Amino acid sequence: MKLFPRLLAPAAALLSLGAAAPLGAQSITENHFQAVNLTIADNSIIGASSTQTFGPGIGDTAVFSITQVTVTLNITGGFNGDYYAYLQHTDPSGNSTIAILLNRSGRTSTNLDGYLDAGLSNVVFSDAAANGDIHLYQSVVNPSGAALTGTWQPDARAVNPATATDAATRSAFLSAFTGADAHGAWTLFVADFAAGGQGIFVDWNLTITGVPEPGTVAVGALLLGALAWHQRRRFARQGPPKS
Ligand SMILES: [Ca+2]
Repeated sequence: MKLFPRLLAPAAALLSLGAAAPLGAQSITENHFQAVNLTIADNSIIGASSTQTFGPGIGDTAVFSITQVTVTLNITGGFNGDYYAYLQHTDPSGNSTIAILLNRSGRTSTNLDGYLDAGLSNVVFSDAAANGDIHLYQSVVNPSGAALTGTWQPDARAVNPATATDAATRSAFLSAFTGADAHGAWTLFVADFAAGGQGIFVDWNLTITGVPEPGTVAVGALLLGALAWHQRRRFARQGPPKS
């Protein structure tokens, strides 16, 4: 049976050429890092923001349908109970979606200042985080004034950060991006909503998992189809390969 190897070898070569754009609906994960280093103005709605825009072309996203988004965020200094942060995606059609990452961590009816820890060190936001809600992180770990670390669920309370407490309903999770085309503009906005203390929005990383663009799948299928047609033509002229 030499027929299959002879058919499959060129097919495998085609597949390896197209390794960056796998055939079929295989999931891919991309990391998009952005250095920022902007001061988050104390007690100001102006805040600090960073936008990554993905258009068609090299270096942009290949994710056509998102299955999961996570974010890694670094903030130095300030007070964590002052911070409000969201991730916004505006797709190529102009539709905007928001996930609320931070909304005055630790702020409750009996602690209106929130937590006084200073910043986030490589904190990962993931809806699936076992640590739970970042709003109440001190019920799990206490950084004792230092930066928070670890993987946490986003705050998800889409309420006014001037008055937000743990009592608000959580609704704005990262799952809001599920099913979206990853192209368009991704903005991470951070603001400080209480006087005293000031921090720096250092950097962020956007991790997108999803299914590649159908265009890359269609091209791969077209190449394999052309290969099969070529082999059938050869067999028609020469007969199948002798074993
Ligand atoms: Ca402040």
